[in-house]
Amino acid sequence: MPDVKYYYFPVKALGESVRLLLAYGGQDFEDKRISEEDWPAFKPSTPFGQMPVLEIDGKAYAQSTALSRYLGRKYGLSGANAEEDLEIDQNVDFANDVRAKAATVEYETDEELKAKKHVEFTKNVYPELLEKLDKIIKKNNGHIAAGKLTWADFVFAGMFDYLKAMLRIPDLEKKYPSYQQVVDAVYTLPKLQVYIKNAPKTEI
Ligand SMILES: N[C@@H](CCC(=O)N[C@@H](CS)C(=O)NCC(=O)O)C(=O)O
Repeated sequence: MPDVKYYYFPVKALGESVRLLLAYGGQDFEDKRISEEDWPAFKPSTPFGQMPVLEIDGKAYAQSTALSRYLGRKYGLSGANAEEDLEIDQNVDFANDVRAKAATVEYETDEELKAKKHVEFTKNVYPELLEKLDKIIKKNNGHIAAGKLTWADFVFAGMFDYLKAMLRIPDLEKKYPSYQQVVDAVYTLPKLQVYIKNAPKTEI
């Protein structure tokens, strides 16, 4: 078994899917949760100055989607062919676009503009995107793509609390029960129960 270390902030957000996938694959790993305080010293040693970073036998790799795709492939959670893989990538990118759009509002530093943008996006941007995602999941039997459990579900489930925080919709799963279906499809997997029980509980 390779020696694996995984570095991310002490939150789920963009980093949790890799922790979940490593647990799913039965891969032992050092779950290195780097504090904001320790981050500046560590940052220059990372491939792109950001986390997450996955270190396999001493070699560091980055980019959360690439890491999840790699682990999905390794653990049998990819598509059955190139077209299914394309659909998985497409829908993961879309879910990430929704999250990134909301993040542009939440990370806006001008408080007046932030408030204005939040109202505007809540009224005119989020509903259409969230409906679209709901339709995709329904069409895929409660999954993000390919009509079955894939690494895309791990990406969505891992970032779900973060997505809700960015959208400022704490009861998002009540409005869209299909979203909860994806989260449950991952979080009830028997292979994940030891990790879930022992992982620190975080808000996002
Ligand atoms: N495209 C990258 C984005 C990674 C990213 O935005 N990382 C943030 C945390 S979620 C980070 O490292 N922020 C600290 C910094 O940029 O100094 C990925 O998906 O891995």
